[in-house]
Amino acid sequence: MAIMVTGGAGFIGANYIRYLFDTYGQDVEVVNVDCLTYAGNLLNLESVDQLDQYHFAKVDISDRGALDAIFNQYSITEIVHFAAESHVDRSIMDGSVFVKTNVLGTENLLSLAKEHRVERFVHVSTDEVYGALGEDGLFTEQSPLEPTSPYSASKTASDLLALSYYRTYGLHVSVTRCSNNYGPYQFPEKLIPLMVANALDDRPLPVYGTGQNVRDWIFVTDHCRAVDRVRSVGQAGEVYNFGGQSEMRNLDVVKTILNLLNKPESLIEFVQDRLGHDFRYAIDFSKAQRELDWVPTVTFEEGLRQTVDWYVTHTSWLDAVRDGSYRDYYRTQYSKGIPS
Ligand code: NAD
Ligand code: TDX
Repeated sequence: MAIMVTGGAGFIGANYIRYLFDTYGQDVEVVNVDCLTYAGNLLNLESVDQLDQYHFAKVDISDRGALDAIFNQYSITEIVHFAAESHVDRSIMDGSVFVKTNVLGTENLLSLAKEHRVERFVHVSTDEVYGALGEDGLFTEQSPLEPTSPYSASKTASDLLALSYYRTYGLHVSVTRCSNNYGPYQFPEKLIPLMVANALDDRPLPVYGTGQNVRDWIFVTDHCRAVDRVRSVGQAGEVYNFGGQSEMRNLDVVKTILNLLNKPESLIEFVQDRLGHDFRYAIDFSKAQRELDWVPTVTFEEGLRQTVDWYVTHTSWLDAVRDGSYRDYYRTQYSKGIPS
């Protein structure tokens, strides 16, 4: 099988490519299509990039012509589509690139998949398409789509485009909607790696609002296994929810990180809340359990310990990704830059 993985130099994509080679060895060929935005980093694929069955193409998915050339070069049988602008706070600063990559880029991939008769297309979406929950309840695959941020609105558009290619053309498309991932190689703009990175440097840990918002955390390898179940046995036109069964308030996540690193809680700094901040995400993944024989296996306690250890032992990776553009972003977002 020759699998095109888009966004394979990002956090989940790189973990997924590693998962593919660990699981299938020589039996899989991977074409990683990634244009290397600030979030894409070839260091995430060190060692894998030496394999004969691994190929890299630096291509922007919003450039249809360049993408078409990749389909002509390789006999792609399946696509697993991760490439996206993925950070909510950046989408609040400027949504335009979110529309370009997440919507237009996905449409390019879908239409080329149809043209080149690709057998399976997995569109990696998010639980954020469902909007926000209150204190109770879980998102099911039937929950209404009520995205609230420019990021989640663009993901909802691409998620529906993907499903439309099944209904309209019979393309074998399946959609995954997963909760918050964490683990090695996550860019330090997202909650967990940002807090670990700042704590390691004894810098303030910026918690939005009162820190009472709730997220459901899933260790990235559990998500990779989920995506791969969908790639191999998922039904066309179907949506599958995935979650980690680990709901936590943000403040508790941050305190646990400080505790693991032996750092004082006085590093916590409450800052202005995110605009339109979704209160809570929580997932009913019983369909995946029933139909894909999938359940998460890594507890939050174990996954967070492994994640913190990974960052502690990969400070050179952290230094490399926190370049000038990262520092500019950080200043805009966290000085007095959180827009009111
Ligand atoms: P990420 O930001 O770490 O990586 C995104 C990757 O896509 C990067 O390598 C980047 O270079 C690449 N990319 C961006 N724009 C591109 C373009 N125009 N052309 C080609 N490549 C491009 O993101 P992530 O956290 O690994 O998320 C991967 C996918 O999973 C996204 O679709 C995201 O919406 C979805 N998702 C993420 C989470 C999460 O918690 N991180 C949860 C659910 C779903
Ligand atoms: O500095 C921060 N302080 C803070 O309190 C940051 C970056 C975040 N937060 C809060 C906001 C959220 O309630 O932590 C929570 C998690 O924030 P993020 O890591 O930015 O994730 P979230 O907004 O929940 O979205 C994530 O999960 C769904 C991913 O970024 C998306 O790509 C995915 O689709």
